[in-house]
Amino acid sequence: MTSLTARDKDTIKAFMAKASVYAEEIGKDALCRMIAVYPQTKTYFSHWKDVSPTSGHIKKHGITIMNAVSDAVSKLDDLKGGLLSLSELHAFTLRVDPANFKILSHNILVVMAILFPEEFTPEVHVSMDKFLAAVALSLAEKYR
Ligand code: HNI
Repeated sequence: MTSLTARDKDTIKAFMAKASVYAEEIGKDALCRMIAVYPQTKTYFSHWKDVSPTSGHIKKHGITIMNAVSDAVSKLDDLKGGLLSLSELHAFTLRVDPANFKILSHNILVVMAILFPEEFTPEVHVSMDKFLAAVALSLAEKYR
């Protein structure tokens, strides 16, 4: 995987500073879109009766996920180390197939493009794509 350049890191920090204010909306929309477009991901949330956009679980979990993504911005120089315990949780406790990390990353990217049509330039797109791919790879670290 291509590593993040100093320029990517600046772009990610600047864009996430704006986007993280909308953590609730991004998280909720990305989770709903993931479940709708990739219904195989729904199995992990079968303990929630309601996975509709108005579900309290979706709202709360969307915030949780986006807070973790924002937190990863402060760990850009060591994402693997910084996300190790979260990787362990998903690998050993939650047993999430790591292929799903890429799926959620893709959905987060789509939602960001929709919510920030002005700010989501091709330059931001490429840096955010690299960042979310690096987060997904770091979350998959403990599966090997
Ligand atoms: Ni994920 C819980 C972060 C992708 C299924 N997940 C969490 C928590 C964080 C988190 C933070 C809460 C941890 C805790 O309680 O200590 N998850 C992330 C991040 C990504 C991600 C940053 C990728 C960008 N998780 C996924 C994917 C799936 C997933 C792709 C399944 C399709 N995660 C879960 C489940 C839980 C979870 C299930 C527990 C939810 C609950 O509260 O019951």
